Amino acid sequence: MTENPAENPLFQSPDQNGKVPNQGQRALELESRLPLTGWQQEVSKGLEYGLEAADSIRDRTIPTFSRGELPHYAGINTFLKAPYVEDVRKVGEYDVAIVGVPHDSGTTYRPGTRFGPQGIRRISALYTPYNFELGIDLREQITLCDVGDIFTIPANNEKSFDQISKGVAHIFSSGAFPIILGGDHSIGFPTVRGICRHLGDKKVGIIHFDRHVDTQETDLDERMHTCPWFHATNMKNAPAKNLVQLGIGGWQVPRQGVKVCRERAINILTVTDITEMGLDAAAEFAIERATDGTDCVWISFDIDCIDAGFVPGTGWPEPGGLLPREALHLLGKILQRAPICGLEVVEVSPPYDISDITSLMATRVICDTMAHLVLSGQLPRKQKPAYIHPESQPELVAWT
Ligand SMILES: [Mn+2]
Repeated sequence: MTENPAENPLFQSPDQNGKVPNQGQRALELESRLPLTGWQQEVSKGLEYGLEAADSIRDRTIPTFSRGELPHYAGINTFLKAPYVEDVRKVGEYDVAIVGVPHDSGTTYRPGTRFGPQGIRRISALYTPYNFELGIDLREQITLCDVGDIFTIPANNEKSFDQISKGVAHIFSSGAFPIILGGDHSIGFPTVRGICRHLGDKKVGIIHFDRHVDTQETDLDERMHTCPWFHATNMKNAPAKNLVQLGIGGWQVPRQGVKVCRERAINILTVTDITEMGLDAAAEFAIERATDGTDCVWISFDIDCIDAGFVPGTGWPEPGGLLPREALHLLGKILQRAPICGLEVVEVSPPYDISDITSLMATRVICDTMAHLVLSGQLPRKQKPAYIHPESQPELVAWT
């Protein structure tokens, strides 16, 4: 974490006259401090690989073939046009690795999240690597790659879970910060299991944004997207007392899951709790519970924690959720203060989406996460975090 608050652009310090600048003014100043090195390297590479432009083009940074950020409507759709790492053995050379988990066989109503990674990558082309008010330019401050997708097995959740755990364990143990593009929420169990394989005797807390508890043992006789936390919190590395659920409520919460939450004393805040106690207090609550006795925190962000009006492209939309700006503020506050070991964004279903708005929300959550991790000094990593054990543990939870 950053010790000196003045280093953190979110800290508003007074000027010589004792006046605290507003965020807009501060942002103008922050931009001037950012380097342009990454951008210049991208331009040089573009001209080398993509050839110099036709003679009539006055801007000589433009190549003939699009080879970088610009134009936003062109190019090959990796996340944020990050380099595609075909050889996954090289993933540890990057600060952050994006991986898609196109799995929707755990869905109990509207399917389509197998297209989530594609949808998120496609609309991420709309974004620049720079954020105005945070004063962050990801291209200048971290190295990002996209390792493509896990090979999931659509007719079999359990085989897919094994593939997902193996893939996530590989990325996590490499030292690259894993960001998972779901996929339905059934992947929450195998992703955390993948992390736990490399925790040794260390522990992970889980902060779970959702309208639904997802804590029942089975649904429709299988481990579906309503079940990840029952199984994840059976692992000794992921205690139930460190599971925090934010935004739960409405008419889609199964009573069997509620019973499990009660039995395991899981920490739940409804949308009303969050808005009445205030976003900062809710973030404090989440951090306190998730970090109590643990070594790192996994963020599981179900896009349906946001009000259904903003995220139509999801499996079980539920009105009355968080506003986007509330969810982003809450997330940002948590990321500023907790040691984060990875992020998954799940339940984006492009076939039900309108104008890519749900995929865009997922993109926003991911980009904000990377920015806050830079601001809090968690990225880039100077060395592998101590909670990553070099040796993989055997299968942690048998399915009986
Ligand atoms: Mn949900």
